[in-house]
Amino acid sequence: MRTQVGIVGAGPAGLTLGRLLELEGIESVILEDRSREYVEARIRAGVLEQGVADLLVAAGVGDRMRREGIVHHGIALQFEGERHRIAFDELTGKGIVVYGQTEVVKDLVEARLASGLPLLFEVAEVALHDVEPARPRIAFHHDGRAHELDCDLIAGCDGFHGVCRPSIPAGALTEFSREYPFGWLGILAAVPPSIDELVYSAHERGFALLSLRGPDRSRYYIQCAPDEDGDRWSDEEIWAELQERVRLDGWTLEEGPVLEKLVAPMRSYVVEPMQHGRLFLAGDAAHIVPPTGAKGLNLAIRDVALLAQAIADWYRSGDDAALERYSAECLRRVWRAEHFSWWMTSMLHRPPDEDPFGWRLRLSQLRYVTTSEAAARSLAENYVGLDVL
Ligand code: RFL
Ligand code: PHB
Repeated sequence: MRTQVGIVGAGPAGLTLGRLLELEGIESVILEDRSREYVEARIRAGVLEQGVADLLVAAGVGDRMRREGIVHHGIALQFEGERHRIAFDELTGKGIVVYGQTEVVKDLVEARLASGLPLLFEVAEVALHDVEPARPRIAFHHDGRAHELDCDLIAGCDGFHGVCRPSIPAGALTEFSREYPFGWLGILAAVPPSIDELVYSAHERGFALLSLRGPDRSRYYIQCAPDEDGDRWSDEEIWAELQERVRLDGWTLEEGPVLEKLVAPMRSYVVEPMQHGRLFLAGDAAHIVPPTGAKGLNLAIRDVALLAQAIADWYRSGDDAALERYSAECLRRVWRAEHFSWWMTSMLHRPPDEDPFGWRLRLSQLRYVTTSEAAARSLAENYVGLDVL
């Protein structure tokens, strides 16, 4: 088999890249080790920057998002029993779209299959060969047979635990990372959200986040231990902890059946550069952010927008410089998102060893971003996404 671009991974990064290349008239094959059902059911992110939503519309995969996505013009920060709104529209002229990553993935898979382009699910034993010379290959098993895919370029869109990044020789990459001494316990509940906009709450018992997935689906999270066993928490205990951490006079958090429960680790990670020979890393394969800034999915899609452009320029010009700009351009945005996500995380979470001094510093920072217009605008422009960096 042969193609122009071999794409490993059918998450948001790989599927969006396939779509953008299709629009440029460039061939690709997408290889995914999970089943279509699994990929379409994996519940993760929910917030799209306006620029990313616009990009999906321009790529012709945004119709359902435009109908079903919920546009928000701000978020709230809660602390000391008060809720303070950060008005994105007034501060930046932009908003965000609440639309599940699952839905983004479903729309992209549907568009890919409608175009009749190759997207192979349940491939096994994916291995990369000869990424440094000009003829990279991907070996894999599918339907019980061994295959080889010859490519001009390979896009490693296979997430943090994929095979592409580890196939680069040790020494060619530099890794930067930070682990946090906490994680998130999240639920999806069959109850109309009790909030109109997302609420990020800093409480002495730990952080809590109120989000949503639609008119009758609430998505709520509480800070927990990094190695928390989610099964140790009954639904009643989760609701009780949420109630404590988001309590507000004159407002009620409505409870309902818990449909799903998950524990998410918190990690910051970047690898530099995002290219090795003819292999390009994009999305979680190259970087991870803690979810507090709602940046992971957005970064993944912004990476592949740059990558698709670089690949199209390269095919047109034959000049390797077009490809070589990709990593440095991406990393500028990646590091901005890394800083913002670390900053939001540090401001809102309670470290296990926090002393009264640390708690008062965090409260002062929260008071500052909710009272100073300059500070609020800084948070807002990072949250909605900076278009030029
Ligand atoms: P993905 O989604 O992990 O997709 C990678 C795909 O590659 C496949 N794969 C392989 N395929 C073939 N061969 C192999 N050897 C393979 N190994 C792996 C996998 O099966 C998978 O299908 O990476 P991608 O595309 O880079 O997308 C990144 C996003 O998924 C991620 O950044 C976000 O979900 C992060 N995130 C959030 N991001 C936001 O922008 N806004 C949010 O509100 C937000 N909330 C979140 C989040 C992540 C969370 N979790 C669970 C970590 C909330 C949570 C709880
Ligand atoms: C979500 O809805 O899952 C969500 C929203 C905002 C975040 C993280 C996750 O910062």
